[in-house]
Amino acid sequence: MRYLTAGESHGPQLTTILEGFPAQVPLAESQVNAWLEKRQAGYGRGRRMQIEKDHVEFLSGVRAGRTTGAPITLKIENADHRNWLEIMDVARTEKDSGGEPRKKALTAARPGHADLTGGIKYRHKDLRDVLERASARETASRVAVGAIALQLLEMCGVQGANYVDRLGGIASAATFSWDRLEEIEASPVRCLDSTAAAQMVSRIDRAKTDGDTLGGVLEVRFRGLVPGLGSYSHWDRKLDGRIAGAIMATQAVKGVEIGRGFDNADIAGSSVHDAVYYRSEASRDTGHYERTTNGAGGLEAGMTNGEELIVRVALKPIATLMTPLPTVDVVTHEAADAARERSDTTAVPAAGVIFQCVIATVLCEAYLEKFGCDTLPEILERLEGYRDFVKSY
Ligand code: EPS
Repeated sequence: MRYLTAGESHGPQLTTILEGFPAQVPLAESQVNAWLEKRQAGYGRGRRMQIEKDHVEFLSGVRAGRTTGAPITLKIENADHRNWLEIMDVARTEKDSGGEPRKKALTAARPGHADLTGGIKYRHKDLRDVLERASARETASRVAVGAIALQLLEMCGVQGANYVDRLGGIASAATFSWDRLEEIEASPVRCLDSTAAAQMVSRIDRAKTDGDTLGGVLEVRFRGLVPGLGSYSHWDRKLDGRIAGAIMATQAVKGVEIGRGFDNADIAGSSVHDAVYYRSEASRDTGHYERTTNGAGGLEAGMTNGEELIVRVALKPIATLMTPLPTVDVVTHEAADAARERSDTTAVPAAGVIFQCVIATVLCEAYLEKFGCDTLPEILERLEGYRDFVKSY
């Protein structure tokens, strides 16, 4: 399975082609739309979220409410495009030929954004040519693909969750539980600790007043994964590397941790590794084998081990600051205040939704590698056979 995304933040639409997804998977646009809606939510988002009401249109690969096995083309329109027709026009105009900057040209590169290096790399002086594609709007495409992946995972008995652990330096003291998914959805910042959530909301308000932005730490979990997805046998098949790579390739991510990741570096091996016990009753995921701890976060040697997958992600604050940092104008080479562009104060709550979808896509690929990729019934049949084998091992 593979996919390509295309489209600018203020262009007519985002287009995605997902290829290699199996046939016979029940799929409705409304299932993808539910995830697109979650991606737009969360306290701290900006005005763009009021303009857009993201929804997907399947242009190929889906018929009569199920996938056909053909490439799935996903279209998400940018409602805001109508306000950017002249700015985003694909044709060269008289003004362009005369060297006059287009409306909304951006030349004061924003520190932390793609602007300056992207401009050097692709020889742009209007840095809008860079930011339009570097924008996190592209994550709508990845969420749409992830929503489809989640549908297959659900058929395979896999469930996911995402929530905020830290935002703007405020830490949640809550313990995650699968019984509390509704509370996450009800929280304006997707945080299970209501006291911390209230503090996060005021912290966001303060940052907004200051013209500043905030980052945070997200946690994503999956349960119901069979052991043996991914492989220890070669570096590019290791699932931890593939998950970390996909997460790091998402806008604003600066760190990924699996299980107790960084904390494990400071303690002895005897306190790090999860002891294995044999129990008489077999579980669906790990057979007769049981670990009573999960410091590994569900991954050992590049493979799922049947325990819960736990991934933590550090997101930097968004690079567009309304109280801007010093920078340089790439046309005049004079000192300037970094460009101000409509943006969010924080996208941390939405980021968890995005990461759950990004990881789901990698997990879906791993299921297809292990259980085949033509049709859902074949996958489910092989999965059941494998589950029986795990129980007998
Ligand atoms: C975003 C769309 C963007 C920003 C934000 C996220 O829309 P606009 O630029 O029109 O306001 O709100 O993008 C960034 C913060 C960024 O740095 O690119 C979205 O759909 O997620």
